[in-house]
Amino acid sequence: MALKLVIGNKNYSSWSMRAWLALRANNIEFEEVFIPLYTGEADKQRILSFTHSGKVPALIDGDVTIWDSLAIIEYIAERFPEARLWPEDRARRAHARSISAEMHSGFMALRNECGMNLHRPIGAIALSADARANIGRIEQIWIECRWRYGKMGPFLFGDFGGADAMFAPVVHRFRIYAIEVAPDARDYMDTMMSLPAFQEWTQAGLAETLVIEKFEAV
Ligand SMILES: N[C@@H](CCC(=O)N[C@@H](CS)C(=O)NCC(=O)O)C(=O)O
Repeated sequence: MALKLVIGNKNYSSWSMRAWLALRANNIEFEEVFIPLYTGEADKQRILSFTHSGKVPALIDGDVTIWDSLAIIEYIAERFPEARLWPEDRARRAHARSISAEMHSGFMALRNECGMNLHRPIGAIALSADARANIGRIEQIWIECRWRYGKMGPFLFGDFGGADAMFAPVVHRFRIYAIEVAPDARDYMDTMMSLPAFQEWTQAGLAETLVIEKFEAV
């Protein structure tokens, strides 16, 4: 039975993007179930019919349901070991999981102030000190990975993996809000933006016409 991935609007749903990329970048077949976000009770009930969390993404694999983007990436890594979503080396794997968890549980100021909205005209906004500190820390994470593992390939740990899927929406946030970063971090952004799966998601998001007013404020 084909995997089903329940996702929200590609224009806005950064969490959906992570899980979708982890599958698509590895050519893992799945059926996409699109449910528009914040449209009202009917669509909320549709999400709830897949996952009691009421949030996307959710991955359905037969009678197994996995909700939450990081849990989905972990599940894909176990289910499709050939995708090598985490580094083989234990220390590198621990590093990849640490930065993925740090991404998942942090950077609130950046997330709040620079929502992913692919339609938004590119341009800088005034950011809080907390958001600027978040940006500095993300740059540090990327640059450290590039320095340590750059010889193995252009992504954080060589080939595209789970940590890259976790940080992919940040690449859009930095791009959309014209956030300037150091050259090594910029190289990483360029690598991500040239990934065919990243481009496919982006084109599909740009083709969407649905607008979520509350995400259009900045
Ligand atoms: N921790 C969750 C967060 C998921 C989440 O907040 N999803 C948002 C969309 S990006 C959502 O489903 N919102 C719909 C709602 O709250 O009704 C994850 O990583 O998957």
